[in-house]
Amino acid sequence: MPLEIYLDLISQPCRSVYIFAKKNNIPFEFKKILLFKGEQYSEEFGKVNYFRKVPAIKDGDFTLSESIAILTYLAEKYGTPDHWYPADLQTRARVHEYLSWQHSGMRGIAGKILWLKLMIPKAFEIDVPKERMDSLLVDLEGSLTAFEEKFLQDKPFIAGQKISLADLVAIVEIMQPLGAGVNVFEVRPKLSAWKDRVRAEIGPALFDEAHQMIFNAEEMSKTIDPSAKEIFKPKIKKMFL
Ligand SMILES: N[C@@H](CCC(=O)N[C@@H](CS)C(=O)NCC(=O)O)C(=O)O
Repeated sequence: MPLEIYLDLISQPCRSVYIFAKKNNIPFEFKKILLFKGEQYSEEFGKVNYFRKVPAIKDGDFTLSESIAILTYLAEKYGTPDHWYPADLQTRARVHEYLSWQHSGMRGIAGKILWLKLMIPKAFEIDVPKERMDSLLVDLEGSLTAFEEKFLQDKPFIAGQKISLADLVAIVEIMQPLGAGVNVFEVRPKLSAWKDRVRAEIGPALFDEAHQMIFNAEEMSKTIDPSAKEIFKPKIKKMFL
């Protein structure tokens, strides 16, 4: 049975797993879970991921959730080139340092921009208080500054000279605000040069293909299933407002 990867490419962690598998020629079956159709709540998907979130994988009888766990599992299982998940103790620790920080330090902030600036007001027609958006943008600036000063410094990539899982997990999150028209690269030449290096290493065609939904996020937001909107509304209020 081939490796199954459950994905929706509107999701940042899904893009990291998708890009990693494609880039490393890992054979897999793309199992599409359309989040805005509420497909994650099906009984069948519940057997793959208790938390009903993507990404998730099924490798024979083995199921796994959480993008970081999945990425490191795939790196180890398929023996991908060392730079992705370096064997050197301190270089690997550098990768883990970013992977540990990013959950709250980057994802918890950058990921919300698309919701608060596009999805919630336009697709769900719920008002977002201006102060809420303003304070999120301030937090985003703080995260990006920390990313540049602490994690990137003057190196080409987070772990040094070569791209690693840390850069991959970072880029998919930092691209997410673009979907809401917030171009974080415009005023940050260092960040922008890093993005170009990461895109070149991944391969522009694969990078752009994986981000297609982000480039078309406004159009996509108009296609959300009305029944899924009703499921999401209470969750949205709890999570974001
Ligand atoms: N910590 C998890 C986060 C997974 C996650 O939050 N996935 C979102 C999409 S980005 C999801 O599936 N949400 C569906 C829902 O909450 O209904 C990971 O890194 O894989």
